[in-house]
Amino acid sequence: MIDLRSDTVTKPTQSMREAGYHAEVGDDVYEEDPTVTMLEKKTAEILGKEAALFVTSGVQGNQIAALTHCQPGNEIILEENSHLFYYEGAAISAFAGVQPRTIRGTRGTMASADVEAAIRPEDVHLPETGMICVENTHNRAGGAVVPVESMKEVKEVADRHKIPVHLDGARLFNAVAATGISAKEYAQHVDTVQICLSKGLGAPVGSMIAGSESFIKQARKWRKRLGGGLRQVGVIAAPAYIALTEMTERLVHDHAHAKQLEAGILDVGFEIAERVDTNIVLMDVTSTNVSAAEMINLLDQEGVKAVAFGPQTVRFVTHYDVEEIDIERTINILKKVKDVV
Ligand code: TLP
Repeated sequence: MIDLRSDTVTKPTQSMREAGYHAEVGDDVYEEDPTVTMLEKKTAEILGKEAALFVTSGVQGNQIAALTHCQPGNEIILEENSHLFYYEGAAISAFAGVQPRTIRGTRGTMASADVEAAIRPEDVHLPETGMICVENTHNRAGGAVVPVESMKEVKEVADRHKIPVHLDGARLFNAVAATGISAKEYAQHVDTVQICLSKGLGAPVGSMIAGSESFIKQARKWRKRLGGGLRQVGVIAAPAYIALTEMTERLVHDHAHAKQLEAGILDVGFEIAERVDTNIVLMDVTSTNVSAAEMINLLDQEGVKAVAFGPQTVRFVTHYDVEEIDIERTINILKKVKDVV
């Protein structure tokens, strides 16, 4: 089976498993786990922030950011297809008590003028804007890279209005690999960042959030309130450290595989929904006689797993458990399926 559902499906490498086995541990609620502390320090250094915090997942990291930045009754500005809005079960409303204000972006990028227009003026009738969220790379825009210049513009707007900017950088290192722009440079245009170590970087578990010392102090409290204060968690921080320090440079291979798949899809005669920038390929099945769900079943029967990203959109994600030969096989399977749809 070739599993292209997500870059979350990777299994930890041998060195990750060994690092977990040998990790020095302590009680992290007392901040006594040296492996977690090492991971948090390294993350802060790489992202150019004062401090960082190990969290269990990307969703938990994003939610802690919303809880820390906002007050109940606030509004968050975010792109209408962002993960925080689309895929987190309305957690920002359920937990932080905030409402979303969505903006339609272009390939995931919000125009700074649209962001500025959405910021609420002071008025007794209106909510206050508590946070602006940027997602890079943008998942539902097909892994599109949000240009660093656009992040800079949004941050300038946010600073004028004294509103914090949070980056959902679940796949920030894919943007880094695609552009050569460092994670620190992207992160300098936001107040807080969430990065996932369990996506393309291959850790079994874990995300990081980073920001100022005072933000992380409050975030630590929110993590505890959410039941995310873990104990001898060095056993998973150790593989996460390997993900952060040894797995980012290889992402270019995933991007090459995604490009190979994009070319194959077009060659077979299917359509692409978004130009491929990184490791996500969105295939548009509108011109066929099947829906995305039916296409996924057909592919599954032939040994390829993908997910539906809409009624007519199929998503494939490349990752380190996928080789060139798997992409070639996938293209051959698509060729076979093309004959029946
Ligand atoms: N994305 C998953 C699914 O939830 C859709 C995937 O397979 O792509 N931000 C972004 C941009 C994400 O893509 C994801 C996961 C998250 C946050 C949440 O991360 P986890 O799954 O660790 O909570």
